[in-house]
Amino acid sequence: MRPIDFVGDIHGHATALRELVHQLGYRLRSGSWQHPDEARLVFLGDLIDRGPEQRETVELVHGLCEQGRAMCLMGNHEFNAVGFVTPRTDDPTRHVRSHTDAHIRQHQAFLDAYVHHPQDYKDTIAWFSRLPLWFEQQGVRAVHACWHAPAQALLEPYVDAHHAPIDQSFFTDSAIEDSPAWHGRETLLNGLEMRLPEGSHFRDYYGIQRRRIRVNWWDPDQSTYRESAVIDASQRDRIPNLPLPSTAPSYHEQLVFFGHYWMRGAPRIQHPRAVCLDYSIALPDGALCAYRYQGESDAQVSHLSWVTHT
Ligand SMILES: [Mn+2]
Repeated sequence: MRPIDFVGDIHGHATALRELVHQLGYRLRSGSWQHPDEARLVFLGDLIDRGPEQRETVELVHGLCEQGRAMCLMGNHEFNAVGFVTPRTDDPTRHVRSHTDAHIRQHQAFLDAYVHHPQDYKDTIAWFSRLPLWFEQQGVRAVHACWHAPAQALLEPYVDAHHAPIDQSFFTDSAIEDSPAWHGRETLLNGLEMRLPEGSHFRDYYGIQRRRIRVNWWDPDQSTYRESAVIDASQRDRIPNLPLPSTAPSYHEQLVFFGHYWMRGAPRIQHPRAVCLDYSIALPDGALCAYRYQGESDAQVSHLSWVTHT
């Protein structure tokens, strides 16, 4: 089979991306991307925001995609970029991604990168709006944050055979909090949440009372809410140490790659069937990580590769 290289979150670090793509054996020869084993790439989303080279990152990934050498999944940041310029259907004076100070701050570097390139900006938003939400081929899967069949089922009415949005309704319907599309999109692009048992809650870092936690759906060996919570180690004690219900997600299916979770330290295989490839390249000591899939059913540590800031 043709190998598939899955690549984690890039967040505007085109220099690291160029180095990684080169390390993986891809070469641009007379305008055309080549690989000696005819390998192809699957990007796990979050190309943009935070980093210094956002337009360069989009250009490189888009170029690889246009030549049939790559495909790119939608991350929550690509969703937000489209949502930032998409009016809500329930209140057209507002946008799918609201223009709060915090949201503008998070997105300003992307807007600045295109300020003198209005046509590129239009083309990029149009490309983002058509990125698939998940990938499943040749016995392997990928998604930005969480593989979850019930969430995919909620989004089936909005996507084509490649799991890409058919039209704007994916963006406008999933802007309506608590709608089926909102639940589906939140789970796939931002991660799975679970409600704590009735009567139970915790106070987060800011003192806000919460009844839901984000769970590490990819680890099948957890037994309590506290173990399962995706939360900074210093905050874990805040989560009730109560047993998870039998309905809690426990991923035992075919190999899946995902990004989104800002893993720290040296890239590793957390679980042989569910591998996070986001190693926080947006941080000074982070890495941009890839995995070369060659048909194996369990992930092998020797298939990981990565680059760091030099
Ligand atoms: Mn993300």
